Amino acid sequence: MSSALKEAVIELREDDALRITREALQGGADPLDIVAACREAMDVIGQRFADGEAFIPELIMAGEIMSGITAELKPYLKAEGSGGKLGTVVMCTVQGDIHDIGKDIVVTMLDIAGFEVVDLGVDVPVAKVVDSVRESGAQVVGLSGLLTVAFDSMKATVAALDEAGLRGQVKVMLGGAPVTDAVVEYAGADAWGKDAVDAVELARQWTGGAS
Ligand code: B12
Repeated sequence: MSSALKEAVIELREDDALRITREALQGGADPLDIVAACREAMDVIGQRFADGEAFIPELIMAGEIMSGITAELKPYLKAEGSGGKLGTVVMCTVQGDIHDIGKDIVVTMLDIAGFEVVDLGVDVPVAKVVDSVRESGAQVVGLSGLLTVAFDSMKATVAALDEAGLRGQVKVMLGGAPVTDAVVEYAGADAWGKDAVDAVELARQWTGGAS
């Protein structure tokens, strides 16, 4: 399944990609394996774009296919029934960045794991994150970014939380394809996660939620 799906996404064959996804899910495939296959495909398309072999319309099409696949996955992601909210997570894609496919997958996974998630959307000004943490009393902030320029917004967001006296109250996790340990250090965050499963695991550790 995963290589056929990956190929269909890379070749921007939307109908085939959605059909393979549906058939795989009906056959009992793990939705997270489907996300992983799609992400590999997105890396290939992203590389083609970087090499001048693909252009904005291809990126847009790839994004639409990925959004369609994500919508198919949602009913198959099982709620874990924690019997009450484990804590509150404020999530966003940082200022200057509008990529939201990965962020939305993380939001969905945190939600079904039993967290209250405040999703601020994309291109979010630092002041909005600060206000949201203050209002919601969140214990965790998740910052997503796919552009290298997002690193500065991540750093500015952590600094603003600090200036507002909220840094002691929240743990900050980062994510998005280009994020590494070095970015965590640069931004003054606490950790980063490679996927939505990592995001849930970090949030659980920090809120004392059972694993
Ligand atoms: C689709 C896409 C788009 C779509 C986005 C549609 C949408 N609704 O999001 C559109 C067409 C809008 C787009 C626009 C642009 N894009 Co673009 N895009 C991509 C592409 C191909 C795929 C991204 C994606 O959806 N991946 C799939 C998801 C599932 O993966 P993910 O986001 O990494 O998320 C997973 C994990 O990272 C993690 N995660 C994500 N967030 C978080 C948060 C936390 C807290 C945690 C713990 C985990 C976590 O969990 C997710 C699930 O597993 C990437 C290539 C790539 N390799 O990523 C380029 C890419 C990111 N884009 C790029 C560029 C340059 C742009 C543009 C600037 C192009 C332009 N000239 O206009 C604009 C940016 C506009 C802006 N201001 O943001 C570059 C960035 C290069 C750089 N170094 O900065 C890339 C890398 C392509 C490339 N190789 O050149 N893009």
